[in-house]
Amino acid sequence: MIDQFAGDREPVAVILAGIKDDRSRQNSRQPILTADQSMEELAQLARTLGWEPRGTVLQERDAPDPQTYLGKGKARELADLVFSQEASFVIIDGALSPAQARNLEELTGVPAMDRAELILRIFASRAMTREGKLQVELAATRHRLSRLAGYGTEMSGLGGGIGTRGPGEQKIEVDRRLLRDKIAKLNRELRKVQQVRTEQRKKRKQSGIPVVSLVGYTNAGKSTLFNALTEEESYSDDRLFATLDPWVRKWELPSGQVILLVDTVGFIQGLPHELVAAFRSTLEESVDADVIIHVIDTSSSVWEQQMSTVEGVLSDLGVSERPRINCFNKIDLVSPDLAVAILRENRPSVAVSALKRAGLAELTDAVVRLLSETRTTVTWFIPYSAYDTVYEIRRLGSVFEERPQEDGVWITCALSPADARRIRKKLGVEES
Ligand SMILES: Nc1nc2c(ncn2[C@@H]2O[C@H](COP(=O)(O)OP(=O)(O)OP(=O)(O)O)[C@@H](O)[C@H]2O)c(=O)[nH]1
Ligand SMILES: [Mg+2]
Repeated sequence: MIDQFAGDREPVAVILAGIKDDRSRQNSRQPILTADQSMEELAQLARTLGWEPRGTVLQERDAPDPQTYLGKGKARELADLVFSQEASFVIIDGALSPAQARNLEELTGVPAMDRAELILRIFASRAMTREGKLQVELAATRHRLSRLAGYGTEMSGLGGGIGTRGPGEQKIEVDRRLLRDKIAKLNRELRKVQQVRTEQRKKRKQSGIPVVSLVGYTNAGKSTLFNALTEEESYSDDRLFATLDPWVRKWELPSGQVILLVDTVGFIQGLPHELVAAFRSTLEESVDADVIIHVIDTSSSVWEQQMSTVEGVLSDLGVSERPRINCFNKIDLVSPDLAVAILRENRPSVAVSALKRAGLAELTDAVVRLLSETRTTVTWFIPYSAYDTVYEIRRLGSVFEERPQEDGVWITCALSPADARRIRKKLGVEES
C-alpha cells in the first residue's frame, strides 16, 4: 500500500466528534467510560492506525441528531475544523446510520466513520492467522449488511406508494443478496478452519497439560507479560490490539512442570457486536483455561472501568467462577501507596511490572497455588461393575493411564478436587 512508503509525507489527519450524553450513559449497561474518557480512547484507537487526531468536537445533547449526528450548527463547526486542519476523515464516537454518514460526508467533504468501523479497521490490520482474517472479514461483511438494512427502510420511506420499487432499491436488494452469499461462504470456510482448531484443543485437553490464559483490556500489557514469562518474542507494541489471534506457548514453571500459556486479544468497550460474535469462538477457547490471569493496566486513570468491562465479558462467556488471579501490571508507573491500597481491596491479586520483570515470581507462585487447587492427580482401581465411572472420569478430567485387569481397570487421572471427592465417595475407595 502506498501508505507504507509515506516516509516524509504528512500523517493522516483526523477530526473526532461525539455527543456528551453522560446521563444516558450511566443508565445503559455497556458504556462505563464518560464521554470525555471514551473520546480519549477513540483518539488512542485512531493513533493505533497511525492517524493523527487534530481536533475534537463534543456536543452536549441527549441523543444524536437523526440527520447529521451532531446538531446543524456543530456539524458546520466540524466541517470548518476538517477544512482548517486538512483532515482526511471524521470519526464519530458512536454508531452512525447510513443517512447520518452520508449527510456528514456531504457537509465536511470527507468520509465519516464510526467507532465500530474504526475498530474493524484495526482488527483487519492486526489479523495474522487465516482464522483471524476470516473472522474480521465476516464481521466487516455483517456490519456492511446491517448498514444496508438501514438504507432499505429509509428509501421505502421516501419512495412512492406501497409496492413500488425504485431502481435504487433494487440495487440494494442485489447488494444485500451478495453480502448474504459472502457471509455464508465465509462461515463455511471458518467452520473448516475451526474444526482443525477444535481437534488441536481436544488433543491439548487429553494431554492433561494445564492451560493458563492471559485476558484483559487492550493495552494492559498481556503480550509483554506473555513474553516475560515465556522468555520468547511475540508481537508486542505500543499500539492497541497488538495481538489479534490467541497465541499459545509452553511455560515451564520453576518446579519443572510445563503448562500452556495463552495470550489473547484485548477487550474494549463498545466492541461492535459483529466482532464479538465473530471472535466468540476464539475467546471461548482462550478462556477455557484452568486458571485465568486478568491483566490490568494500573497506570490507566480508568483501570476500574476497564476491569469491569473485562469482568462483564468473562461473565457473558460464563467463566466468572473460573479460578482467577487479578494481576495489576505497570506497577512501575504508580505510587507504592496506591499499589498497596489496590492490592488490599482486590484480593486475590498480585502486582507486577511486566516491562521491568518485577513481581513475576509472586505471580508464578499464585498460579502454582491455584493450579494445585484446581486439579489433583489420583490413581484408582475401578471394577468393571462400576465401569460407567470410567466414562465419567474421561469426560470430567484428563486420563493419563488406563491399565485393564481381569476384574477392572487401574486408572491414573487429574480431576478437580470436588469431582475427585465425589467419585472417591461413590467408588468407596481409600485415599490413594
Ligand atoms: N511502564 C510499563 N509499561 C508496560 C508494562 N507492561 C506493558 N507495558 C507497555 O504497554 C504497552 C502495551 O503492552 P502490550 O503487551 O502490547 O499490551 P496488550 O495487553 O498485549 O495489548 P493488546 O494486545 O492490544 O490487547 C506497550 O507499550 C508495553 O511496553 C509495564 O509493566 N510497565
Ligand atoms: Mg497483546
